[in-house]
Amino acid sequence: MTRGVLIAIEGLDRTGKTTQTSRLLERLDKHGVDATLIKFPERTTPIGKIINSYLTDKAFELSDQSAHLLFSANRWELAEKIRNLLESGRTVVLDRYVYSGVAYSSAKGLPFDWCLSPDIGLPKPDIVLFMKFEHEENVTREGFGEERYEVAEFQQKVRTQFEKFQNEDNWKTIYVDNKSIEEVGEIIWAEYEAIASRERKALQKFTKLE
Ligand code: DGP
Repeated sequence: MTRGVLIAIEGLDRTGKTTQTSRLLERLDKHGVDATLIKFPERTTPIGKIINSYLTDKAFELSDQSAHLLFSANRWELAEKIRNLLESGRTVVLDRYVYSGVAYSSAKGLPFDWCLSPDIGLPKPDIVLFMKFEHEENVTREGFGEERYEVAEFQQKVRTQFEKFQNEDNWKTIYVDNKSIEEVGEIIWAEYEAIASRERKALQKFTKLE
C-alpha cells in the first residue's frame, strides 16, 4: 500500500489557508483520494481547550514559554493519529503545523532553535505550502484584532520568522497577491499532483527492487 502524502498549509493570519485547505479536501475527494484535514491548533482536545482560552481571552495569563509548549503538545496529541492515517494510505492535509509554532513564538522573542526543539520527532510534511502576500500593502487588515495575535505589527514579525524556513527542501512559497481563490487553488493542486506523482514513482522503483 502507498503511504499517504502529508501536506502542510502555512501562512500568516488571513492569507486564506482555511479556505484553501477545505477546497483541497473537496478536490481530493472528487479525485477519489482518501484524505483527512487536521487543523492546528486543534481546539477540542484537553490541551486545545486551554489554547483556545489563551487565544480568545486576553486576560488569560500564560508565559510565552508555557504557551509555546502547549501548542507543541497539541501537535503531539495528534502525532500518532497522523502517522496512522498516513500508514493506512490516507493523505493528510494540515492547516498550520510546526512552522506556525516556531514562527509565532520566535516572533515574541523566544530563541528560534528553542522553539523548534519540542516539535522534533513529529511527522515531517512531504510539502509545506507557505501562503503569503509578496507586497505588504495588499494585506487586508479587515477582521484583525479579535484574537491575541491579530495585530498587524506582530504579523510582520511572524512573517520574518516564517521566512527562515524558506530554504528547507519541502518548502514552497505561494504568493497570493491579486489572485482569486480559484487561481491559488490551482497552484496548490499542481503542487499536490507533483508531490503525489513523485511518491508514486518512488514506490514503483522500490517495488522493482524487490
Ligand atoms: P488559527 O486558528 O489558525 O487562526 O490560529 C490561531 C492563532 O494562533 C493565530 O494567530 C496563529 C496562532 N498560532 C497557531 N499555531 C500556533 C503555534 O503553534 N504557536 C503559537 N505561538 N501560535 C500559534
